[in-house]
Order: sequence, then C-alpha cells, then structure tokens
Amino acid sequence: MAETGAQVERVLDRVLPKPQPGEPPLAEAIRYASLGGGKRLRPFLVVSSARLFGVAESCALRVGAAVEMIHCYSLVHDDLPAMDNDDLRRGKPTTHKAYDEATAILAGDALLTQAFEVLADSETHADPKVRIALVTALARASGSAGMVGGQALDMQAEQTPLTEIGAITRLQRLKTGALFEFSCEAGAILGKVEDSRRGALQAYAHDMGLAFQIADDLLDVRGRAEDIGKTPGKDQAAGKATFVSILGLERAESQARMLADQACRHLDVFGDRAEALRAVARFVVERKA
Ligand code: GRG
Repeated sequence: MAETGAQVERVLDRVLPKPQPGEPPLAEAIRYASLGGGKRLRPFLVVSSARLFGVAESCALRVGAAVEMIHCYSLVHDDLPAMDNDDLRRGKPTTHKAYDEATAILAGDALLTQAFEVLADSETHADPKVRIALVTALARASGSAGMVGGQALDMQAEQTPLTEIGAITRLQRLKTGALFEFSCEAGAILGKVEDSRRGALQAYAHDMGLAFQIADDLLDVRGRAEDIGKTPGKDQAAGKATFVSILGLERAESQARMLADQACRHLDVFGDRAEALRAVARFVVERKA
C-alpha cells in the first residue's frame, strides 16, 4: 500500500494544478487537500484488481488517482461547517480551516471535476469505450445513486436517527461502499472482463466495504485523535446511530471479522493472485487509523 501510495502521489503531483504567483490560493488548497496524506486504500484496490487481469500499471495508477481525487473532495466537503464541521483531517487542520470555506468548496469542486478529466484522457486507456465505462461507473458511484446519496441519508439521519441495521447498511453502502465497489470493479473494466470474475470483485467490495465501515465506527469510539488523524467520538456526540451503537462493541467487532472472512472467500476464483486484496480485507478490520 505504501508503494502504491507513493506512485499515486507522483501521478497526483503531475496532474494537479501548480500554484502560480498572484493567483488565488485554489491550486494550493487542492494540493493541500490531496497530497501527503491518507492511506490511499482506494488506489490500492484499483491497482490490485487491475493486476489480476494483467492491466498496465500506469493505467491503473491514473484510475487510482482519479478515485482518490473524488475521495479527497468528499472529505473536504464533509468537513465543512454545513456538514460534519470538523477541524482535523489526516492529522492536520481541515481545508476550510487552513484556507477559508469558499476556497475549500472550490477546491473540492475542482478535484471532483478534474477526476473525470483524468479518466477521459487517452493516457488512462487507449480504448475510448473503456474510458467511457470508467467515467460512467465513477459518476454513478460518486453521485446521488452512490456517495452523495449516502451523504444525504447521513444528514437526514442526524435529524431522525436510524434504528435498523438494514437502513444503516444501505446508508454506508452508498456513502463509503460505492467508491470501494468502483475501485475493485475498475480493474475488471480496464481488463475488459465482463464475466463472473467481475461479480466476484463486486461481492468482495461489498463485504470488505461494510467491514471497513464497522471498523471505522469502532475507531470513532476507541480511537485516539493522534492515531486516526480526525476527531474521535463525533458519531456519539451527534447522536448518530452506527453499527456500534446498534450492535454493541463486541458484536460489531465479530461482524466486521465475519464480513472480512466472507470478502476473502469471494476471491477464491482468483487463487493466490488475489492475496493483496485478501490482505486489504484483513487490514481494514485490524487497522488503528
Ligand atoms: C460530502 C459528497 C460528500 C460526501 C462525503 C465519504 C464521505 C461522504 C465522508 C467522509 C466521512 C467519513 C469520515 C466517513 C467514514 C468512512 C471514511 C470514508 C473514512 C475515511 O476514509 P479513509 O479511512 O481515509 O480511507 P484516508 O484519509 O486514509 O484516505
């Protein structure tokens, strides 16, 4: 993951706008929000799934950079006063604290739109049909049928807390799961694979994404700000129903492990070649940050 993280960092550094003297601090804020931080988990999923199909690493890294740009934009907007109102992200002041709200909104907007420019570029794949499929899949995963829709449900749940595990699962599947699903499917799209192997990756992403979210809820309860790089205890303070508040700590933990095991079993069809993806499923439930 660290190696992929460093490679994605180089792609981001190359494609993102450079600050120019006399210009507004937009480029600076874009780079502040997306360089030098984060686990780069989504790019690692893209690269690992693409390796299953022998896709050129340079193509996978560009797709990894695009999904990371969407992820970074979502974090910047999620941290705004109108949403989660947070001061700390990735161990440093949130973008609107380091700059101002208007600049943070614009930096998020710019990352969102430029992600699609990266996918649409012929450097990402020689076949325009593959590029269109990537653009379509990432747009669906990020928009109202995916991450943005999940965020809207999350805002609504602040007023009317959810009480059923099914409703929380749906919210999280959209809010965080959709980008994970895109990241895993991207390898199959790049490799032009339309068969059951694509379904296996979808099933893996679904279970791994839920395991990730339960672990995230556990970290919100047990984590320390210096480890997780954000403010812990926010869910409870906001009265939000989470997997942990409904299942309790122990059941949530065992559910996360069960989902991670199940995620690994979906990869049987790939044999040993999917070891990196299995390691991700184990990592997401064991992580401390
Ligand atoms: C504002 C449109 C919009 C969407 C926001 C994803 C999201 C939707 C908000 C993020 C809030 C949050 C903390 C969600 C919990 C799960 C999550 C996405 C955690 C952060 O992802 P990591 O752990 O972060 O991969 P790093 O910093 O490692 O990239």
